[in-house]
Amino acid sequence: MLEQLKELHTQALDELEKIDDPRDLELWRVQYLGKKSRLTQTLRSLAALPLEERRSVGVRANEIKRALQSGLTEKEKILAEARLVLLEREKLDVTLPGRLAPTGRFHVITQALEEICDVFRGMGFQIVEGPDVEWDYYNFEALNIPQYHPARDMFATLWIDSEMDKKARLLRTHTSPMQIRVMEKVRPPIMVVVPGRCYRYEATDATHESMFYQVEGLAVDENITLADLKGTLFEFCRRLFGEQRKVRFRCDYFPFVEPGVEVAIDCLACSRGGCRLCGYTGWIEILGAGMVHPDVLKKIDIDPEVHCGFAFGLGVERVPMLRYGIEDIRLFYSNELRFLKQF
Ligand code: FA5
Repeated sequence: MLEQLKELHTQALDELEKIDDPRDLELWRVQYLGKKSRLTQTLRSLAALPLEERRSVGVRANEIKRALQSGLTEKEKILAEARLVLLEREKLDVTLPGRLAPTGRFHVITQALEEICDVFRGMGFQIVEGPDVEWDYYNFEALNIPQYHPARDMFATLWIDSEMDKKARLLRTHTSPMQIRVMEKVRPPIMVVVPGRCYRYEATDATHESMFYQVEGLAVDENITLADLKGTLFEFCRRLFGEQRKVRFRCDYFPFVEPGVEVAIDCLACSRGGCRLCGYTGWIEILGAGMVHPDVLKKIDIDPEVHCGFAFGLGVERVPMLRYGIEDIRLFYSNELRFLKQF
């Protein structure tokens, strides 16, 4: 019996030595000091032993029990200290600044479109949109530009079907076809602006892209005059570019308006001294406009004796170019993040 107790003692201490986890220590306690452990059983069955053996086994078993208990206490202390060290190491500094997640942003042209539409919304215009792929009829014919009309040369067109085809499709060269689409559907009074992409088959340069944005405006009612057009556009320019910028308003020709005008803003880059951005003229043209031609109104059964209106088509890219002094329109669409992240 004493021999067995000795073996138990050595085995228990060996195992205790290797333990480094509180859960294993608990298992160890149950196995060697628990109610069903061999040691407890031995102590319980002492009475059944012969007297001499009972004494020596009893003394030895109790010694072993005390030794194991103190080993257990010691180990508990070691493990608790180790846990504290670990916690210390894992400590979080909640005062450290967090890592910023990269955030997306709207493209500078989307921002400009939003801002432009907001200004017109504030003046009572409604926002509508139309298709990029357009019929010859809406892009030209209904706007007083029949086939073989020389004004078609003003709009270098990307054709989808043959240009000879009367029902040809094309990529709209301007947002003006939406004037017709709106007037077909709605009777005056009309006040709409139409943001959208336009396409032209022309060489690009500092102020011309083959894909660009326009915002079309159309107001049709009784007694609308050129003064209303001028007031609207001057107010728009004042809100977008500030009081101090110069606005030039002068005659131009578009077959679908009479009279036609062009609006330009003084060049921010050179203060009208002349530079590459403004083509050495000191001015940057931002929009074409005019009073809706009576023939256009007649085509959609609006009586020009009763109703009249104004229309304009604004080049959107030119707005941020003028504001920030951006010298090349092609920067907007070259996916150069260092450029785009500035806005
Ligand atoms: C037109 O497109 C007419 N539809 C405007 C209009 C509407 C006149 C209603 C009368 C009544 P224009 O081709 O000039 O006109 O273009 C208008 C504006 O779009 C220009 O002032 C310019 O700011 C911009 N624009 C024209 N072509 C380009 C291009 N290739 N790249 C960038 N912007 C352009």
